[in-house]
Amino acid sequence: MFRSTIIRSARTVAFASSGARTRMPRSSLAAVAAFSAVTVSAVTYISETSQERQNHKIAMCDVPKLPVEGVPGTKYERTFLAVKPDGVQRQIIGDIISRFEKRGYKLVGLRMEWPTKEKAAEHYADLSKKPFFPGLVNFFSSGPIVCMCWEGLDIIKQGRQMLGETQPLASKPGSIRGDYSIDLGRNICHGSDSPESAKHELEMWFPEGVNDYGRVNDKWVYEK
Ligand code: RTP
Ligand code: MG
Repeated sequence: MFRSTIIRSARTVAFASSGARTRMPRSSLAAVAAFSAVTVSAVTYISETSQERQNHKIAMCDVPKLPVEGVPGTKYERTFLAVKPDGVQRQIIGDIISRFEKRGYKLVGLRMEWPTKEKAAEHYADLSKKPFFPGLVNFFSSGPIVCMCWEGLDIIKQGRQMLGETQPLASKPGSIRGDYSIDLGRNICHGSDSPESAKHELEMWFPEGVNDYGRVNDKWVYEK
């Protein structure tokens, strides 16, 4: 379509510079000339830009590197969210990701992993004295989980609110647990509960680090 516009404008220029020019009003000629000039500069700009991109001269979304936990208290705060084995089996990974994306949060880390029992136990180490701990570890290591790092203002608290209450029966409709779960031991998703646990969990599940990248629509998500 872009190509046909260029061809059309080239034909218009040819027409304008032929004998037919005498029949065209001056204002039309000026408009044609201006349009052609814009078209030519646009073509030049686009071809230069794509050439530079091809040469990797422009990193389109480069930003300074942050620690894995981001910067708590700012729009660079980060949390660890996971789709647990039941959420994966019930095929709601896409919906969970979509809710956070639609709200405006930014996904900076994503990986599927089947946790070993040891890693599941380490993840829930703070609950190791609880009677339900063995069952929790068995469940959490029973299949792959989706590990995610999400970034944005107040993401730790807002993430927990979007997940819902630990007990699905107490979770409001509209929350993930309120929409998709009934049973305490099958509550679909995990979220860090504090900046300290976010740092600990992100270091544990993303030892390779996450992706620091700028996002083109940030100014449409945040006023400042
Ligand atoms: P999560 O860590 O998975 O995001 O859940 P949470 O913070 O809402 O709740 P937490 O107290 O950390 O408990 C971890 C998971 O253990 C199961 N649980 N069972 N039987 C019980 O009394 C009991 N209490 C907790 C839940 O599956 C909970 O998500
Ligand atoms: Mg917890």
